[in-house]
Amino acid sequence: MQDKRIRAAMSALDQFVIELPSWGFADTGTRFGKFFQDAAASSTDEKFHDAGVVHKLTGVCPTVAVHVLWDFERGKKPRAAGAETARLAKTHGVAIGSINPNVFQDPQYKLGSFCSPDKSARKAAMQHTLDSIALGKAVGSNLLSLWLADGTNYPGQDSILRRKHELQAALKEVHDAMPGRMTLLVEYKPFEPAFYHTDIADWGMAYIFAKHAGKRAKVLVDTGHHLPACNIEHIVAFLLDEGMLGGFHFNDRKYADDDLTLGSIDPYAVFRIFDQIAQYAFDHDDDLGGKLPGVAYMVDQSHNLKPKLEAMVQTVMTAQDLFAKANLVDRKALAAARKAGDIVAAEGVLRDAFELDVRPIVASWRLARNLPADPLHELRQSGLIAQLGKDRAAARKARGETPSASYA
Ligand code: PSV
Ligand code: MN
Repeated sequence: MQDKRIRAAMSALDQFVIELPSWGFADTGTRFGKFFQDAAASSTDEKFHDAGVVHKLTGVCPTVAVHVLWDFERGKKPRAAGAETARLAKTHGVAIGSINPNVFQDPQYKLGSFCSPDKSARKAAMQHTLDSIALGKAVGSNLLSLWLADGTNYPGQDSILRRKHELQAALKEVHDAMPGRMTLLVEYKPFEPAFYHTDIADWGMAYIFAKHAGKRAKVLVDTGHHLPACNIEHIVAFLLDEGMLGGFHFNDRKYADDDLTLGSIDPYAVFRIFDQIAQYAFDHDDDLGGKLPGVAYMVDQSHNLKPKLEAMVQTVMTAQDLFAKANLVDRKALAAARKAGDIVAAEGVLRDAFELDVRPIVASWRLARNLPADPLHELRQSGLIAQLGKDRAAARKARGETPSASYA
C-alpha cells in the first residue's frame, strides 16, 4: 500500500479520541436479573479509576461522560458538586466530558419529562437541566447530551402535538441558557421505555428539535437507536452535509438497543459509518485544512456479561481499527470506479480497505506514543481485574453490601 495513504491514516488516528461512559464500568443487567462482577465499579471514584486505566492503556480516552444523578452528589450546589467530581476524575488522569441530565428515572416522570401533561414534572425537568448546565459550567464541559425517555405507551394516551410543542419550547430555553461554548446534543431512540410513540423517535425529529432550539444544538446518533435494517451511514452522511452531526454513542446490537460492545455484531456497519466521515473529510479537505470534521465520538455500552474493563478496551481498539480502515480507503480509485459506473470495482475499493489487517499499523501508532501495542493483551496479562475484584469485593463486604441477583 502507498506510504501516503498510511501516513493519512496515521494522521487520522492522531485526531481520534473517544469518550467513555461512566455507567459503562458499573454493574448492569436486564429486567430479568443482574449478574454482578466483583471488579465492577460501584462508585464514581471507581468508575473514573477504570476509565483512567482504559485511557492509560489506549491513550485515546481523555474524557468521561457523566450522568448527573449517578455521578454527582445530590443536594449539593452545582459548583461544589462539580468541583468534587472533577477532582475525582483528575486524580485518575481523566477529565469530565459530556454532561447527561437525567429526567427519566424519578417517579415524577412517569408520564414524561418536558412533554409530561403534568406541569410540575415539566418544571422539574427544566430545573434539573438548568442545574446540569451549571454543573457543566463548573467542570468546564462543552457538551450537554440530552436523551429523553418521553413517549406514550398506548394510542390516545396523550396529544402527540401538544407534547411536541412543549418540548420544542423547552429545548429552546435549555439552548439559550447554555454558555456560548456549549453544544446541546439531541439524542433520539425509536422505542423503549415508551412502546407506542417516543417524542424524539428518529434523526429527523431530533434534527427538527435541534433546529428549533438554536444554532448550538446538534443531533446525536446512538448506533443502537434505530429500527432493524436502518441505513445509519446514510443518516450520518446527511447530517454531516447539513452541519448537524454532533456526535455518536457507539455500541452494537442485533435486535434492539442491546448496548453490546462496538463491532461485536456488525463491524462492517461501523466501518461504513466511519467511511462517510472520512469521505466527507476528503471532499472538504480545503475547508477543513486536513482536519476531520469535529464530531464527538462516545461509547455508550452497557452489557451484562463481559468483564467491564476488558469490554471497554476491546471497544476502543475496535473503534480505532475500523476508523483506520475507513481512512485507508483509496478515495481516488473509488472516485474513478464511480465515474465509470463500475459498481463491482467501487464496492471492491471499500471491501479492500475493510479487509485490510490494520492491527500492525495501529500497533505502530501506539508504540510511537509509548503505549502498549496491544492494550487488551496488556490488560489481561496484568492481573488487574482479578486484583480489583478481590479489593472491591472485600470493600463491599466491609460496607455490609451483599449484592444478589434480582429477578422481575
Ligand atoms: C438510552 O438508551 C441511552 O442511550 C442514553 O444515551 C442514556 O443516557 C444512556 O443510554 C444510559 O442510560
Ligand atoms: Mn445513548
